Amino acid sequence: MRSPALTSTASFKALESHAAEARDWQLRSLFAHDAQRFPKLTVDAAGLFLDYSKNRLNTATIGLLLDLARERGVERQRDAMLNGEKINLTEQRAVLHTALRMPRGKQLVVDGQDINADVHAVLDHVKEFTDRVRGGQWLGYSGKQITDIINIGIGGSDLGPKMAVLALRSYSHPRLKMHFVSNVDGHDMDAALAQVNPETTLFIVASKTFTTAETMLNAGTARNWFLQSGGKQEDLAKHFVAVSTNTKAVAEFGIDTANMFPFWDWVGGRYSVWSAIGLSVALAVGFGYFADFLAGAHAMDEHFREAPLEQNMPVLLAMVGFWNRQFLNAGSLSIAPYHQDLNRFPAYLQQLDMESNGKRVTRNGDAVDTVTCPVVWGECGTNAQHAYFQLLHQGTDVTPIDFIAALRATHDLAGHHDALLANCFAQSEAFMTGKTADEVRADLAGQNLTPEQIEALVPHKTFPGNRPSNTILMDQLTPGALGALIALYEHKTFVQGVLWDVNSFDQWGVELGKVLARNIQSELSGEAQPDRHDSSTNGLIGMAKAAQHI
Ligand code: G6Q
Repeated sequence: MRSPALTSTASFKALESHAAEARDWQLRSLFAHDAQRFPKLTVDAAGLFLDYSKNRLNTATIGLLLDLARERGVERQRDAMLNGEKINLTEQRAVLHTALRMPRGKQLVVDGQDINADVHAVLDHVKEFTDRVRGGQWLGYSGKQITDIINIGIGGSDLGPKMAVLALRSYSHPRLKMHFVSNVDGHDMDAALAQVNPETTLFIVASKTFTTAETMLNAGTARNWFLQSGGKQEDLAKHFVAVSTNTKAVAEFGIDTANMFPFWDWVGGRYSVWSAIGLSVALAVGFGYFADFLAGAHAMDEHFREAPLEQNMPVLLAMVGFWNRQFLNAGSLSIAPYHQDLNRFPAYLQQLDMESNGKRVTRNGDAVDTVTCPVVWGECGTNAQHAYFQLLHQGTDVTPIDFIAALRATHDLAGHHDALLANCFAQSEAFMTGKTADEVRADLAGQNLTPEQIEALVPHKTFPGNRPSNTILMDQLTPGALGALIALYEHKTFVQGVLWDVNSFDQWGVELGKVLARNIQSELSGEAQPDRHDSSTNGLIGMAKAAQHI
């Protein structure tokens, strides 16, 4: 059934009228006039805490936003996704990353197949394999234990595992050093190979399709390097394993399919860290912690499925983001983890959000009649404060920020964690309150300046404030908390996709990239001078060809 255009719905119109007033609201006075604002606009779920009170909205706004969520069918579509309906219409696929983190025995039948049993059979294989590598029973060709693991994959087959391995650094095996090679740029592989010994290195070739050009080139290079550095053809099985849905291509590459970890077409690349694509995570932290990671995500799934919309954390996060994007014109969302181990989390969210909802047509192919996904970007605090926070405080655009922090550290270095949290809370407060001209004057009063000097400085030192942010807290960055955090954002992305009525689960823009380079690559290696393109492209190709002969 065709959904009506977003702007034609009654609840969207109600929000538009409400927004006309709310645009002038000042966060300072919203807080000043409601002592209960913090308890009213915060929520707990699956070990996470979300404070969305520092946004330009009130409980009436939330009520109207939730009316829209209901009118757009968020609950119905959530259930359709969780029950395995083929909601990825352009690829005719179910979307079941949530099934990857279901406990054993929770039956879910899709196309006549009990996928829970399939998922747990692969998890059993992951456990058996990771126990052997970590325990030192899996040996390289010269009888030595594995010391280095290189995951070769790109996009969804790289960003999730790399982010999670870094995030769970404190839980990692001391002998195993993890490396990630994704870029077709040989400098990436070169840097990794320079650090490892073929006798003690395990390669994971991670590719859903096992046809992605970058990954296949990198995997071939790794195999050649291994064979040229002492390894023999018959040793490959001890040093190369695969994660894929394509058994035939894995066998053709020369990997023993006994060492292949399968997954399924109903797992989207950017939602695949929970599948065997997470093998590097399980190797780093061990199967027990990997299971905790899955359990944390499952707890968020259950919350998303069960909690009323008023207390549903992913729904609320989505609705607040939608409000900022749609009615406050926020073209981007900045992610600020105040946790160094979440260093790659903004990059991970970039793919999750922008590849899912960076769309301009509805599921039926009509043009979307509003803006869709904002640009997502960010860096860890406090580093970000010493760089681009200037623009966030005093630039001309209003950029909402998600602050993410753990109340307790996973290290025991004295003094650092209080300093970190103090910065995190001080920033969200400053974005909210800003600093008025009178406050600046008062600050400058005791500094031996003339009245003229003070007035000249006032506009520069004034902060508009009223800049929205969320704060997400967890107790500690444990495997379970990380799982819940990722699942929170996955479901937030899903809900926003439903509001805009886009297919959040295809990625035709990415597929385009997979074919575009092929033609030019053959021109780069051929004899003929390029003449098939515009003058710029021809010129650039010509320069690269000339450089090859130097
Ligand atoms: C993710 C995208 C994309 C994909 C990569 C790698 O949702 O589809 O990032 O994960 O292109 O694809 P393969 O795993 O098939 O190599």
